[in-house]
Amino acid sequence: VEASIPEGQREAWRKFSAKEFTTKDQFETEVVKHIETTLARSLFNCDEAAAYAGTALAFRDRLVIEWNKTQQRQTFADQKRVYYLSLEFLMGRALDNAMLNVQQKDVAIAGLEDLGFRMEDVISQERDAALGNGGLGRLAACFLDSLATLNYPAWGYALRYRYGIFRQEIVDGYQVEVPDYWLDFNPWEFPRHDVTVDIQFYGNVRKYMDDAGKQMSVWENGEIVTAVAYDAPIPGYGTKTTNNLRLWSSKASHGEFDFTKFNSGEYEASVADQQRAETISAVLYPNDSLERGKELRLKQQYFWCAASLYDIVRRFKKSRKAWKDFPNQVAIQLNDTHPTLAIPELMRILIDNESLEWDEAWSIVQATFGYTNHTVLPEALEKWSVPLIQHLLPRHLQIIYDINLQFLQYVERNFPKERDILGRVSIIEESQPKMVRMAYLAVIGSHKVNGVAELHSDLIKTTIFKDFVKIYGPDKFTNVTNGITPRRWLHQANPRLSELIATKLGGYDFLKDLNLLHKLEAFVDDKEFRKEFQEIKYANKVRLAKYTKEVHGISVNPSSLFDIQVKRMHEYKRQQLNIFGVIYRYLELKAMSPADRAKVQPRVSFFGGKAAPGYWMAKMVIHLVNQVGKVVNNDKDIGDLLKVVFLEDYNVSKAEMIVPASDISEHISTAGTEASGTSNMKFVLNGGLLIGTCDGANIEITREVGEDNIFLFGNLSEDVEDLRHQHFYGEYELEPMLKKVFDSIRSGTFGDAHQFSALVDSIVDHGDYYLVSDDFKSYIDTQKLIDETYKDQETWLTKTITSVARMGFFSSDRCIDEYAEMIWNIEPLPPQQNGA
Ligand code: GP0
Repeated sequence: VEASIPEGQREAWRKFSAKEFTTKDQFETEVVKHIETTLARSLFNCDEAAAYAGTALAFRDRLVIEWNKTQQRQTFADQKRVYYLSLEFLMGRALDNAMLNVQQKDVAIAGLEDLGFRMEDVISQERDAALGNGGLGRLAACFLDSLATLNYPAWGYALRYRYGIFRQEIVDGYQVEVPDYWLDFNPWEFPRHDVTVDIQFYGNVRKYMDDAGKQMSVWENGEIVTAVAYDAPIPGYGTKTTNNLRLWSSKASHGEFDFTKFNSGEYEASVADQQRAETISAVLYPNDSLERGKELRLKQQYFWCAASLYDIVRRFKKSRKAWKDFPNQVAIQLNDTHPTLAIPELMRILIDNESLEWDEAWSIVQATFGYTNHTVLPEALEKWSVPLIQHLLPRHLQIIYDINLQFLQYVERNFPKERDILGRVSIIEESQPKMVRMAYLAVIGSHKVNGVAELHSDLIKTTIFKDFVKIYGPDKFTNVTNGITPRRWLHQANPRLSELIATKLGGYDFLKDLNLLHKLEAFVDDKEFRKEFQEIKYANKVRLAKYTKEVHGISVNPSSLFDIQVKRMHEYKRQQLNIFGVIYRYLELKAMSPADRAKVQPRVSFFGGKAAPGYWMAKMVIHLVNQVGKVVNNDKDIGDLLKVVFLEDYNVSKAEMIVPASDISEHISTAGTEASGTSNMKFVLNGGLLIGTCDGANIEITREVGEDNIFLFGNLSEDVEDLRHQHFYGEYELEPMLKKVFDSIRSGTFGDAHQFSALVDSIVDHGDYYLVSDDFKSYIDTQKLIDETYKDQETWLTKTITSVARMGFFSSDRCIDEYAEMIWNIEPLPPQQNGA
């Protein structure tokens, strides 16, 4: 390609092509240039926002240079790529990550100081890119970091929501949702107005004979909406590989901007069309682990799948390979069932547009897709009504029926004696209206299905996908235990700890090979190291205490035990168990003599997390936490012995401050309900211990850090079903300790009891589905053990250091290597040393 350009031109290009800054002076030159010219500001009106913008633009330039080279290198190499389809990428802030990954933060700190700014203040000017709800979206973000760091050719595909997850405000103790318009200034995205795809909705299917006399189908006469690509660079750590995250934005198609309306004076109507098209990518649905079946959500899913597949197919076609090679060039991972429509869409492209035979197309599709399941909760399993799909995507519905027919015939041939199996495994649920079971379609259309922690991957094989294990054999199902990126969740969130580890291990290699942490065990008795480790934890607690005072007006003592539960508010995650435990503690303290109180370990209970706007019960728990805080924090008898804080608007950037400040964090879901959990990993990696149930990745964390270094409690997942059964038949008694808590709520201690009656009743009268009562005593006992253990600070410190040293397994790098090897069959493409 290059050879076709005259040497003179090439030389000029080389001479003038953008260079990366490496020194402080060069960095400042870039920053000032951007502030003066890109932003049209000057020394006299350069505030922190402008300093942020200038710094971000300087680093953006750096990323772009490597990003272009990476894309070129990957195009020339033309090896297999992975495409990670996720409706959510919870990226958080980009600047700090960019500075650390390209290893130029020190230069920037010094440069900004010259210009009169503190790095911390500059960093905090950035708004979070909050295009996700919780764990699932943050996992996708960690995966992008690992894919780039490990030099895998990989793309992320998602939607460019104008509004990310809402901002949470607490008003009078209640959650209020405020829209998050985050795009005012986003230097990290590049609009690609030349990369567009027209996406069709509605319309009809017409059958016809092609020239060879073959029966063909074509989908036509629909409404067209245009997808425009916006790209964001994803830098790896300590590598020049910079991958791409492509976000699609919707706008009215040119053909649609109806000039006839315009000319006939219906200007407003044609603007309205424009706005209607734009609503497709307008807002992220704020539900976590719950599907609501809204038509606009289905439109989002198809819009994104179709645009991404068009893009992927277009890239494949450039290599002029045969269709049978498609799975050798392309791996597509479905992050949950949200992108399942990609399966019938690829079938439609291959059959209707490319004229492949069904069987050939189907084997390509199956070999291309992998599907990750994130939950067994029934309310989270996606189903779409047949009439809705028929209306919106008529051709896809036909294809889904055809896939189902082929599949059921296969099952019938292989299991002729099993009468009921066909009804159970059919993609179509015979309800009123009929429903399409997306998880079944995803299983059938993929070559591998994985869960996200060992227990969870076992559970999917014995519950929701049991029949499919029988049909396909067990090898189709596998486990990839989740991980987290040590770059953001150690190096960025806890720079002092990262530095301390680096001095002991002789460098930062552990950030790329987290198993090296095991060498820290040699220092567990090293006095100097222990002291510094402890000081860092204390400093992180001081920072959170300061924030708590400034933002919430609550004074907390950093010497208290910091107990933290931050995650989406959900009954299965059981924040209610936590707050009932807090109330129990409060009642005990109140009943004590002053002399006994003096012996108690002081504690601060932090809560944080958003409730889905329509999740009434979760909102009630937020309210209860705030009410309890109001009473406890102002009780003179209690003082520092107990404080309760609800941290407003929990998000990724706040997590970076909160996680390093914990002594104990809570991961207390009803056994069998939390697929993995990923914050559990973040807390331990930052020198905090866990209180948790035998659920999700808690089990594997226990295996790694050792039973002595974690506080487990509660019933096991294999007993949950029986317990629920007993509840249903009224064969159980409310735990007396919990009854005391309820009595105090009912007596109005925390305000009008009426407001919390539904929460109490769900446990007392309505079966206690999440087994709060069954686990309550064990929870309280374990909290007491924690108080006792914490009193011996030396033992505590040994546990925390030992645990950090044993967390290597939970790097998302390990996780991505497993996907690459077991599911995607892709190889890394490291940049060459000469930078080519
Ligand atoms: C699972 F089904 N998860 C869902 C969902 O809709 N949203 C979501 O965030 C989470 C799981 O709850 C998890 O256990 C898991 O670690 C995460 O997906 C990533 O696999 C919570 O952290």
